[in-house]
Amino acid sequence: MTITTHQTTPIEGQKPGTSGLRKKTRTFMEPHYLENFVQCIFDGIGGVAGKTLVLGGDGRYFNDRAAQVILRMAAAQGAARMIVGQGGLLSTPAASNLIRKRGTDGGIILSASHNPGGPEEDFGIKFNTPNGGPAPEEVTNRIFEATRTIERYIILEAHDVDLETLGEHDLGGMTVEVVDPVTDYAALMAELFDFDAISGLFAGGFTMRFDAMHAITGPYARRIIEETLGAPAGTVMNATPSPDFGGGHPDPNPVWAKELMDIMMGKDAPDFGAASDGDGDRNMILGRGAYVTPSDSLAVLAAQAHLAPGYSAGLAGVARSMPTSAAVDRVAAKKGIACYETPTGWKYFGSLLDAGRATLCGEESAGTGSDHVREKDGLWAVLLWLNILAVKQIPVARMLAEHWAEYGRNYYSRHDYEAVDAGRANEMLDRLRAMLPDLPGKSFGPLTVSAADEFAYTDPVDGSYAAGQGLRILFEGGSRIVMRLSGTGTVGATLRVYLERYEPDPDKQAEDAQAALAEVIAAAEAIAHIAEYTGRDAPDVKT
Ligand code: VG1
Ligand code: CO
Repeated sequence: MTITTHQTTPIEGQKPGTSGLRKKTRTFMEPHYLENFVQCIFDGIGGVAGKTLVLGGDGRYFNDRAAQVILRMAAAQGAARMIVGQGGLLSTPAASNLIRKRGTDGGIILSASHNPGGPEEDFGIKFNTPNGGPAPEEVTNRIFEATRTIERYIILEAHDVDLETLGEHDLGGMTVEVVDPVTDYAALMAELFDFDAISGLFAGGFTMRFDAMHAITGPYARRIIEETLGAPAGTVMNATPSPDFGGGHPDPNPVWAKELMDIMMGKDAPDFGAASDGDGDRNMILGRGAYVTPSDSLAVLAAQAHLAPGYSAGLAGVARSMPTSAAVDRVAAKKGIACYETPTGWKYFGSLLDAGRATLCGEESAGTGSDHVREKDGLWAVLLWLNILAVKQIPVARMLAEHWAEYGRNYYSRHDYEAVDAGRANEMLDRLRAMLPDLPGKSFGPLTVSAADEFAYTDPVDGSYAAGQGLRILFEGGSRIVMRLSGTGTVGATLRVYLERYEPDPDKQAEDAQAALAEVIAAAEAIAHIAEYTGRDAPDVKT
């Protein structure tokens, strides 16, 4: 086996500050492209000599090839050990758990999360630090710097490692340890939740459908929900990971998980429904005839988490991303615990979790998690819901109604305009940014602006600062509009418009969310001229 040093040149078009790289799969498959970026990760973290890393991905197209390349590069550069999920597979939360449990120097996750997969779709790679979380900006900036200056990458010329056989293999002096991707994660879940109570729920005839969306959570959900907790076979649907996610879009929302939505809204709907995304870190929660918005799910979990053994001591605090609704704030206020508002992206929760200041965190984009790992965790959220339902013995719809009656209801929706012209989208936000100082006091229909700003964040633990995190327009009475551009799309720009309205009166809470938000939606259009700038008369996705 020989070690080869390839001459190469800087990578064009990188964005600083993002936790990983998401591109078209074809781009990753261009000669040296993947190798170059992997080298930049290695250089950005000070080399891999003597280190142990975790490696796995969501099984999308090119996962297997990329894993072999990364192993050969790590071996050539003196890594001591690579802990790899069997078949090159690991969900994002399971990778986070392995990094922490095994005390490694970090890990590499192959995924473009909820983006579709396949040769014509998306691939991605990201580095997680030894705390198990997405690399913070200080690390991603060093990786970014490396993409500007890279001149060579170093790789071993060798045959593929057998990633199907569990146990240790040698690759040029480096140990490749192939582990079952599910075992350690399932053990962690068994520590946190009352598996006997959840088994009892299923034994008593409680019915559920879990849609793995042909992605990574299939094997995890089968093992835990069907084999361990005793839900009948077939409870987990679309359970076999496929390289193109069955041609679908593995994003657990009412649009892309329509098959499950139809089941849950149908006349023979089971008691409970849930779905997860490509890499297993997102979740959607449904009851019979009921859709739980991610913001409401976070609030309900915060209110009831103490019913699960792992959280019986209560919560140190909660955190939500800025665009997430304020529903959880009301729970925190009532419990007298801290509530933090962070920029979009799980990496901003890391310091709060590490410092023990937040126990539960969540984002409106279907991400919920806790201090058990340093990523959001789809199946964890589903199991916490199941544990709570096993204790409360009431339907999901009633859980929601009782929650709203106690705390009030934050009507919430996100409107996405996908793959719009990036120049026009930026013009729109530039215009809005310039208008912000003049908005307070102005009225749009019945709504009067009380404050408007661009969100910036100073981390209360480490003092790091993040500017430009979304434009906010607040109205008297608690309604709110937030606008920002997505950082995860791969084509053009995606405009996200976040809409919220607070209704304290239980007698007025039954309305459909889109109808309840009509005045806020109209105000967003009146203020920002969304139709004119995007050239669209309606959003592509409403969640
Ligand atoms: C989106 C979501 C954000 C989430 C991010 C990564 O980012 O809005 O809340 O943290 O995806 O999720 P953006 O910049 O496109 O709005 V995942 O499941 O890709 O790890
Ligand atoms: Co994801």
